[in-house]
Amino acid sequence: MPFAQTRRAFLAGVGAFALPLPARGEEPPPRILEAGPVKAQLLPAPAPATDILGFDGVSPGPILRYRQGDTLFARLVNKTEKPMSLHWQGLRGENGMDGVAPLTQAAVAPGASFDYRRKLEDPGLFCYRPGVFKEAGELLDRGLKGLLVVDEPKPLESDADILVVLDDWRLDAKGAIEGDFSNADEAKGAGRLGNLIAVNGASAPKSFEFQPGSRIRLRLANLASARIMALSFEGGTPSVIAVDSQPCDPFPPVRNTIPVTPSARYELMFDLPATEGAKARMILRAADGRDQDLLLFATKGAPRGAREPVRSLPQNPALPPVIHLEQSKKVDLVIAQDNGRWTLNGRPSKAYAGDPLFRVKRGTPVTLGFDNRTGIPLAMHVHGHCVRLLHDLDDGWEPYWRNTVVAPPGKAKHVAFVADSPGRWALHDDILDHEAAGVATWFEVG
Ligand SMILES: [Cu+2]
Repeated sequence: MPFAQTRRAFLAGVGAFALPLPARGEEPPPRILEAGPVKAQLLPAPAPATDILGFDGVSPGPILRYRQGDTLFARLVNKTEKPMSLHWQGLRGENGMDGVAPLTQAAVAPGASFDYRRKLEDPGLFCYRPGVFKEAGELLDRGLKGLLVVDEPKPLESDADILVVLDDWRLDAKGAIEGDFSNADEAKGAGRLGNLIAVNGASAPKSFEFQPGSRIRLRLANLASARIMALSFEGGTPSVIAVDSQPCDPFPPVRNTIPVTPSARYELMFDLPATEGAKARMILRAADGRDQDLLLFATKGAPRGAREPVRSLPQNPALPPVIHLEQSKKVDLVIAQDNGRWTLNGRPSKAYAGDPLFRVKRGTPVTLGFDNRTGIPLAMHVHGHCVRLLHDLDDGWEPYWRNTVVAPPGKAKHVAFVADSPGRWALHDDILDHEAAGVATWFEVG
């Protein structure tokens, strides 16, 4: 039961799986991550199983779980028929390990392997997924994705810790993945949306039962390739405690709803009602009004005692307390369409083969504007760094860090960050059909 476990079960599990320490000076062997064909029961039985791709025989792939300060040493073994790489979404820095092919590494050919070594300096919820330009969307849609959890030294108190991978599959009537990838019309629109929402690899919803008044830590990741998910909470009290791997002061989301872009992660404490027989749920809001339940909670048994207010995870001291906007390098990216082709700053995009959008010296503050001149929401991802979303009208910013921000149709959004990690960093739309069609560029920190 890897996804939902009580604190006690989790602690017992740590003991049960403790590995012998390697001899001094000897590097432990890599964690092998084999990407290849898998069969999965996505639709409820007796519908047939679906041929998909997974890591180590499962999709979502195994949860990679470490402690803060550990080193992740993983060997991607590519047993698929496509070139591969692994992007580790949310991990800062270490350009050569960012997994964006061909920008930061060569693609890993079918049959080949590649070693990733990442020092895990920040605790939080991360994910891993293919990062090969033009191929990543199909590989992700066929099932290659997984969570990386870096535990904080002192976990916040909760009654349960639930990891949730949300996914969006496009299946035909027989339960097979529809092979209509790289559709030019979809790349001009919202991207390749699916027709089956899955929670941890099985069709939604997923049901849980807890004592009244339980506090549930929910760690959510949207690992779909295109669908921006508006997730609403009903019946309980949600408090957001981390966004895109970085802790924030706990806050109740506006209208009890969070907008989760592809590859974004949110952590919440969800307090269930204090009475027995009550219900609470997490819902996917659909634009057409056909909302869908994703998580269902029922309370049963003796109520738990009253809870203290949700505490804050320690803020990350590695992130800059101030960003000097007045001294920042200001860069604008106008994203438009010309006869159905994406353009960046008025020109057809050369993606990672073109010149960088900008170059800065290490340590430079940067203000970056995403000016969306299209009718389609974009999910713009700045690689290697954590960014602040600036307010539209003043110098303030939202009180949490982001990897990806939504640029709504016809609007400009600005982010600020300190470019403190050297290398060639991708800057692209995390709706991967958009990336493949050219909503992709890069910047260089020297
Ligand atoms: Cu990205």
